[in-house]
Amino acid sequence: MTEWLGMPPLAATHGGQIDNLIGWIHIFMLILFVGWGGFFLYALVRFRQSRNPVADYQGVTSHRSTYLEIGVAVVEAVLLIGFAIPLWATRVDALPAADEALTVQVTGEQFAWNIHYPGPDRVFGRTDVKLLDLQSNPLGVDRSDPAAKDDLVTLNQLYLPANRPIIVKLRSKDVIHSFGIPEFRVKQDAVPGLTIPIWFIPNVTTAEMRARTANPEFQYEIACAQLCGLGHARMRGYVTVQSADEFQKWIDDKIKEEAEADIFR
Ligand SMILES: [Cu+2]
Repeated sequence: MTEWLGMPPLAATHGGQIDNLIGWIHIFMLILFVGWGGFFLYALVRFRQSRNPVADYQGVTSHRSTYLEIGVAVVEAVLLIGFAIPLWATRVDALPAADEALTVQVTGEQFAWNIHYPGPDRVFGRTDVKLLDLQSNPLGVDRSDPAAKDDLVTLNQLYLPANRPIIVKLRSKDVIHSFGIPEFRVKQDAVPGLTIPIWFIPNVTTAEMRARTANPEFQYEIACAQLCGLGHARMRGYVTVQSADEFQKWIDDKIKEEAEADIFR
């Protein structure tokens, strides 16, 4: 029902609900716009100077406008409490079971997205701020921790399997950033000092989306949606959604690559 809004193509299972809500809010706002605009024009004519040469100190005594305003407030409260908050709560609170989901840590910094996978053991290795090195170890992963041995870290490249719940744990190193992927209808602030989860199920692979949009260069983008500093506009990450097999191959290759690099460390 929301084609008329020109939203980006949809690529996550929960996106339809978000689009519906956005659609309803637009319809409601249109009604309000027409209603208030009409009232404004009515007031211009009804209270024109030629008809009212002397000001009426009593003013309007009818309660009709009060009832109207209460009505508007009730509809807004229903949209917020009945729809928007529950929708948001299922995204950040009702998380899927950890053993069927893929959990990824995403840490924003001025001006990049650091992606951290726990590896096959599904346990994130220890990180230590003392080990932090912007070039070689941007997350301060402690490689001497056994759980960290198979961890993978990438810069601005988020690889995800399709049709599997993804839990993103959002963090920030410096200021408030916002993790936004328009096609997934996902947008959540990353706040320094907090780890904020958000989950979704991407259901269209990058290859499928390229075919669908007839754009061989199509890429899902993580756009930082909070003005976070001078380089905000180039704070951009890329998401590659693949089939489960392709994703597994990517993980395996990446682990091999890391192991080979380790020999020279
Ligand atoms: Cu940012």
